[in-house]
Amino acid sequence: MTTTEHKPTAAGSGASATESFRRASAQGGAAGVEADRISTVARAVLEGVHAAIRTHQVTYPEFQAAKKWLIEVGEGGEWPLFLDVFVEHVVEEVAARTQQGTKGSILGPYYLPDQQRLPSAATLPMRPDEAGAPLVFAGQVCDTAGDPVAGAELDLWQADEQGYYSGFAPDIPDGNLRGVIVTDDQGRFEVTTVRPAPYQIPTDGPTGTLCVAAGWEPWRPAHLHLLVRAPGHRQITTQLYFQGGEWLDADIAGATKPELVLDPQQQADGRLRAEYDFVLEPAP
Ligand code: MBD
Ligand code: FE
Repeated sequence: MTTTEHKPTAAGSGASATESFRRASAQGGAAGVEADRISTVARAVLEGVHAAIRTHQVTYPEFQAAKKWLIEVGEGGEWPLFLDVFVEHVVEEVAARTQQGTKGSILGPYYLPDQQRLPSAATLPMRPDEAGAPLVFAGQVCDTAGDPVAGAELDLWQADEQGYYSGFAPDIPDGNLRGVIVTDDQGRFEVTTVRPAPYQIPTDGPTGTLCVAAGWEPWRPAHLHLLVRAPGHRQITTQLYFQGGEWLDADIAGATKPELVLDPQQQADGRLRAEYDFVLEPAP
């Protein structure tokens, strides 16, 4: 397969992620925020910045360097990437306080809606020569009473064996390694895919530049992204990681949880198989 001659650029994936976010928020993903909340939270954020400046005696050259960097984040379309990597995990932590069932994790910048619907036993759309270890991912969706949820949707997306996402990198077909799997009458699913690679924050954009300048490793462990939904149930946004995988204990996005780690085993046919069961709580 083709490799490095069409590496995605930070600006390219940033532009796509910004466009995708705008489309999602236009469809109601971003609610109006009340004036008193804006005042309370914006003031607290600013006070946090002021405190950092005082504590660390920030100088004029440092302030100007920060301003230059912030301008670049916007111009590079990297606000979705930056905010999802460094901020979203805390928003998820707050949301999780009222959540039962399967643990959640962050959505991240690379979800795309309206992917191909697939039966309960299916192969994710992939290239004929898709690289990576074949992986069978199987399990069951149940409710908090333990009853199977037939017709539940697993909206699954993942990076390829080079760590790139379709829709955010050139040369990957639209819809590659994305799909909506519908559970059978037992709430079961079995999807064939390939094991994703860890994700590296592009080092040619401002988010990656910050990581390099600060000496932070710009990596996320390999993961599958999932939305799990069914009528009458609260949707779960989560990610599943791989036991023993690189960066599992050093996720730059702080989005791993011990309950969200798969432990794939080699099957007789040589493929990896990982099982995971989801629990959906009733809609609030
Ligand atoms: C990813 O693949 C991701 O899942 C998140 C949360 C942020 C950046 C890239
Ligand atoms: Fe991801």
